[in-house]
This record gives sequence, C-alpha cells and structure tokens, in this order.
Amino acid sequence: MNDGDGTLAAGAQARQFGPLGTTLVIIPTYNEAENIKKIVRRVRSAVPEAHVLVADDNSPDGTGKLADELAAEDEHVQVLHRKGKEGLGAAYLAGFRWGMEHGYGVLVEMDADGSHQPEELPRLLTALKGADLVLGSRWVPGGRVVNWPKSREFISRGGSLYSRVLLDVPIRDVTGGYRAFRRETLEGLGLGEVASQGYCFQVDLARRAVKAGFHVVEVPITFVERELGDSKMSRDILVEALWRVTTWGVGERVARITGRKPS
Ligand SMILES: Nc1nc2c(ncn2[C@@H]2O[C@H](COP(=O)(O)OP(=O)(O)O)[C@@H](O)[C@H]2O)c(=O)[nH]1
Ligand SMILES: [Mg+2]
Repeated sequence: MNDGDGTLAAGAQARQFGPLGTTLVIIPTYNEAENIKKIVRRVRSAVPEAHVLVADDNSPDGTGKLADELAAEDEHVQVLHRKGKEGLGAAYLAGFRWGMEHGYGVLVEMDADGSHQPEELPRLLTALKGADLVLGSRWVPGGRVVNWPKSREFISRGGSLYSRVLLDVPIRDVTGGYRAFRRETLEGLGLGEVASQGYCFQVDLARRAVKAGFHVVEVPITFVERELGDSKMSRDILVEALWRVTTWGVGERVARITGRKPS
C-alpha cells in the first residue's frame, strides 16, 4: 500500500488532518561532544523555522556545555540538562513533556550522531501533514543504511521482524529513532505508563500508536552510521528490548485467549 511520499502502515481510514504547528526537534545526547554542534547547525539550516531541544544526561565529555553555547547564540536552540544517564527513553519523555508544555505542535526524535540526516526532515514533515505519526524507515523500498556492519543490520532487521510478528504491528522499521509526532498523537499514547528505557522505547511507542488507531506512515530514509563518538548500544539494551517485546507479545496473546485486558 502506498500513500504518496510514504508507505501506508496503519490507521488507513480517510481523515482530515489539522495544521501542524511549530516543530521541535529533540536530540538526546550522552557524550556527543564531537557531534552536537554540527548536528544542530544542520537542523537549523535544513528546517530554519524549527526549534531544537538538546536533552543531555550530564555527559562527562561536556556535551551539555557545548549545547549551552549554541543556545546562547541562537534563540531557536534550548537545552534540557538532566542529572545523569537514564537512557534514551527517559530523555525523550522529558523532552516531549517540555515540548508540549511549551506549545509545540510537532515533536521530532533525532539522534545526535548524524545517522538521521536533518536534510531528510522536510520529507518527514510533509508526510506528517496527512498522518498522526511518521517513521523514518530503513526497511521500506528506497530506505537504506550506509556504513553499517552486517552484524548491526542483522540485529536491526531481526529486531523489527520479531517485533512486527510478535506484536502484530504492520511496520517495517519498528526500532528506528527518526520520527515526527503530532502532539495530539503523543497525548494519546499514555506516555505516563511507558517504562522502556533503551531502544525498545521506540518499539513501545510504535505499538501504542498502532493499537490506539493512529495513522502511521513510514517514509524511506538513508541512515548513515556515525563517524565520530561511540554507540551506546549495549548487551543490556538488547536484553531489555527482547524481554519487553516478548512479554508484550505473549501478554497480548494470553489476554486474547482469556478475555482479560493486556498489561
Ligand atoms: N540523554 C541521553 N541520550 C542518550 C542515551 N543513550 C543514548 N543516547 C543518545 O541517543 C542517540 C542514539 O544513540 P547511539 O549511541 O547513536 O545509538 P545507535 O545509533 O543505536 O548506535 C544518540 O544521540 C545518543 O547520544 C542516554 O542514556 N541519555
Ligand atoms: Mg547512532
């Protein structure tokens, strides 16, 4: 199924969508000193009307201070200083809360390391005009990854396939982290109950959006592996994702059989 610029994934009913409002690009950071200035400048030039929020977990390498320097010279840039490393999910939840409190209409997730190219953001935002949630997708036709070792591709494709089948969500790239939400969508996801910390945070939000009946569209992106700094991917993050996705999938099946509400 195709929907103009994006692949129609879920919530296909004909609907009218309201205007988008101002965009806030949330960039979570932990030790991204080599990347932060470059990525913020790229966002600012790719989508000049957008605002940027850096959500830094008190990075020991001084990323937060560099972000403060950007904020001092550009009123479109803000920094959320958090007390310590609590994971990607917690940083995004805090960023979403901040953005909604400040009246933004669109909230974008983007990594600091250049994997999510700001130059592709206009395409995501265009697709959001006719959707509740847009996912930048590596695994739809036209999407691709650059400079990824086969092992990472295997984990990512496998994780998406496992989540897609087990959770019954018609999405090709369930774990991706380049996304644009309407604020009304975030308001309908029950964010107060989200406990996922690492990358399964992305799976959690995608499955909640599908289950809530939101119109989710995947737009192909070119994901470029970071050149500078280190990935925070770890064994613990993978184990958390596997454990939670399995628990959700099994829980839903048990609930279907017993007629009880899934947790
Ligand atoms: N605030 C915050 N950001 C994080 C944390 N873990 C990862 N990030 C950021 O999340 C983004 C994705 O992480 P990355 O290490 O590139 O993961 P990968 O692309 O899957 O290898 C980057 O911008 C990281 O700096 C965390 O605990 N707290
Ligand atoms: Mg990365």
